[in-house]
Amino acid sequence: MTPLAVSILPILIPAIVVVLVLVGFVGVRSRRRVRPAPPAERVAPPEAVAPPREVEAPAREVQAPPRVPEARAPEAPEIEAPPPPEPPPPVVAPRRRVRSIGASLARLFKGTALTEQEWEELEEVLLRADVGVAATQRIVGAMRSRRDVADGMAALKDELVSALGHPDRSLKTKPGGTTVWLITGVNGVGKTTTIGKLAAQLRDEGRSVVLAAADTFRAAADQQLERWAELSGADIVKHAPGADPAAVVYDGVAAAKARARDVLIVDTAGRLQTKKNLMEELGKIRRILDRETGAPEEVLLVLDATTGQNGVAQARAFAEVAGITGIVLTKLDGTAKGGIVIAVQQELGIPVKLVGLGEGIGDLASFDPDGFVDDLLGITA
Ligand SMILES: Nc1nc2c(ncn2[C@@H]2O[C@H](COP(=O)(O)OP(=O)(O)O)[C@@H](O)[C@H]2O)c(=O)[nH]1
Ligand SMILES: [Mg+2]
Repeated sequence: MTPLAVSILPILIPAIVVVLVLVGFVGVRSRRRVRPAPPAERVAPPEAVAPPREVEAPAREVQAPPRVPEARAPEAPEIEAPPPPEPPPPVVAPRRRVRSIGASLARLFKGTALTEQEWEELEEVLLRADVGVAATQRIVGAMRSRRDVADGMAALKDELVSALGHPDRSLKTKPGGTTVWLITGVNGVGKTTTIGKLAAQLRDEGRSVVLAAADTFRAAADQQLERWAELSGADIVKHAPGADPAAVVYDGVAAAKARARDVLIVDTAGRLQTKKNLMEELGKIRRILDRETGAPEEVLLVLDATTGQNGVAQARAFAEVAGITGIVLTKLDGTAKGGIVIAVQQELGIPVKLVGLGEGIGDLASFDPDGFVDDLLGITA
């Protein structure tokens, strides 16, 4: 050992002791600081956080289960349920205003018996009134075989009423479920207008209605139906123009069922350019309805009475495609010749159930053969 080392030893040893004591002190302090950590873990352990998680978990399951979108329509339907601000006025029964052939007939039925020429004239009057060739020949034949035609007008009324027959003209409903009425016909015959009138009548009877705007072909067709929905206090289900009509029908059925509505009325586009298109579109709609609700209670064909005998051809095409259960004959108030009612019913055997007698909400009436023939013949009670 050098004399220098010997001289600093007395200072070095206490210094080393002091450093060792300090290190020992810091070590104890730091261990003390670490020790509180376990309690901290205990304060906020996973168990402590778990309860809120357990509460949230079932709520998430209820709010977003995969079952809900499946149960509902695949695409959220654009459903508008206009709350009627005030009840619209009840539908007023329409006046019967079919054009009469009474004046022409009164001239013929003056005498006791008709001459051969007068029988021919009678045929002409009926043909001009759109009764159609087959029905006219049948009716005039029956009149001629009658011995007593003293009251020619009464005899003709008899024949016309019996030509119309006595089919069930009531509109069918589904007891305890949503009734479905499918409305078909070519463009412009009055389908949408008739639907509006029907919805108003149902409302007056205390029945709730959903309208399905499945005429997605014609621009603004849905807006027209929407106006009728507002007027009649019905709900409406519609998609964007150009959408698949079958999808609208699907959503219409879903909405009517979900809201427990009494009647679903389906509006359709009226293209008859090619029968193939019509068949495909109506076929698809029928399949959706058949699958979702069973066969529609009514498949109504709307015919414009002013189109005359062409209406019979239309009726044939639609009956073949859609299985028509009844006919609505519109525009009988205008230039229509009422005989088309007889022609349609005789040729097709499909009952005329309703007649449109104007553009107003109240201008739709159940078809009453007796009153109709009175109007046609100009017979006043
Ligand atoms: N005079 C009269 N016009 C009617 C009748 N029904 C519908 N219309 C009119 O016929 C036009 C076409 O009707 P719309 O309902 O749009 O026919 P759609 O294309 O078959 O839906 C509209 O101007 C209606 O106001 C009716 O019974 N009498
Ligand atoms: Mg329409």
